[in-house]
Amino acid sequence: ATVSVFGLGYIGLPTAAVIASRGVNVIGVDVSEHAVNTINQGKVHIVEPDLDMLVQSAVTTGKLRATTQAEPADAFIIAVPTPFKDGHQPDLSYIEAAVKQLATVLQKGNLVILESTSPVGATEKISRWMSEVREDLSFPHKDGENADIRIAHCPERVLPGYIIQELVANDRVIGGITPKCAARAEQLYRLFVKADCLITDARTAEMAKLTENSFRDVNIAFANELSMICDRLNINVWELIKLANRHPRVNILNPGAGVGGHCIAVDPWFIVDSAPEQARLIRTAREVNDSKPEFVVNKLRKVAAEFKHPKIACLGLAFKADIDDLRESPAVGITQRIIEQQIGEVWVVEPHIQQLPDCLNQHGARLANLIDSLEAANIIVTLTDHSLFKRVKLATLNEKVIIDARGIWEKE
Ligand code: SAJ
Repeated sequence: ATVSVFGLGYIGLPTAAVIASRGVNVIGVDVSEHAVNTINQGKVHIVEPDLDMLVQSAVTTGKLRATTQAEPADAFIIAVPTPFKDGHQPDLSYIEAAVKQLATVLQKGNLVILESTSPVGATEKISRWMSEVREDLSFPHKDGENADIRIAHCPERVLPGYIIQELVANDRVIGGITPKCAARAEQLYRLFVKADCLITDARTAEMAKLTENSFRDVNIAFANELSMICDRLNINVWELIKLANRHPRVNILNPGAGVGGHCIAVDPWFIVDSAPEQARLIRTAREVNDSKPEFVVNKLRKVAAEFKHPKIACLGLAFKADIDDLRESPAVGITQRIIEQQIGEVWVVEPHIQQLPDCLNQHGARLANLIDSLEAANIIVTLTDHSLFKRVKLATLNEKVIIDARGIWEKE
């Protein structure tokens, strides 16, 4: 059997490599020539633990090959991004392009799986898109169990930094447009998923994924709101949460600099967009989390006003601890505002990158190492809780003003 994976990014490439490692022929398809060439050399264009070894061995054994053109296969997995457009509407253009490309090589009996996080109804939509390209085949949105093609939604739920491990170990929700579609998809996931495959319909599977990330967003918003309330009331939020969490049925998450990444800060909007009148809490949680970066900047501005020459060390740019991913990172937004508003002289510390992103390369801001920055600064702002930062002892930072947005030292 041959499986083709569309989109060779953080989800598609690990999935392709894991399936290839089970002895299945995998054709990876991506629009980026750079990604395709890198993979065909047995190398990776993204950072994720153990991915490099897995891809190298899959390519060396000839089980994994990348290309920019669709080729026939038995099953297709779509793992392309679903960002949102202005006004927080889901942008399905990448999915549509992938689907229309793969439709040209579809054959009777093929399975198509949508893994990209999608608004409710998207899986049926791809069935319709494919039927527009291939009038010679029948599709499940119209012909149900008698269709030539099986289609399912199996949302990915892996955590960046633990992708390879979680691909195998996490339970998997499998939503078919029809029960037979789900059964076919389950066969495929059984190749590598060691946990449970949970069978449902496509719409429920779509909503399940959005619900998981909204659950997390709402809970982080609760923590972030508490941190802003505590700031006003002069209470240490970290101590407060530690105490409250000793209640057997309370489990509050960590406040931070805001919510970043391309999932938790995006997916709740897909629910809001589909049911704007009902999704009140979910919308408010998004707004609370999105307001946190501004709160941190305002706090810093007040503190800096006390100094003749504010020298600010901004610790961390990645959207969360111990990864190199700066996309949609609140830490980048905060640092950018600090630099643009010229609140002080800025040292940026991000041990996982080699040069500053363009948006921060102005007004003399520099990428510096941790020790030098801590020494030079009179104000320290923690924006990402990298392990490296946690190893710094609070006692060594006396006389510095600390805005510990991540609670790195407050927790001590
Ligand atoms: N954050 C906090 N406080 C917390 C926890 C997280 O401020 O207590 C922040 C992080 O710093 C980060 C953001 O939230 O900026 C999101 O980080 P995360 O680690 O919670 O999640 P992601 O975005 O890396 O991955 C999530 C996961 N979803 C859930 O845990 C429900 C992952 O399983 C999904 O596969 C992924 O989204 C996805 O692709 O949808």
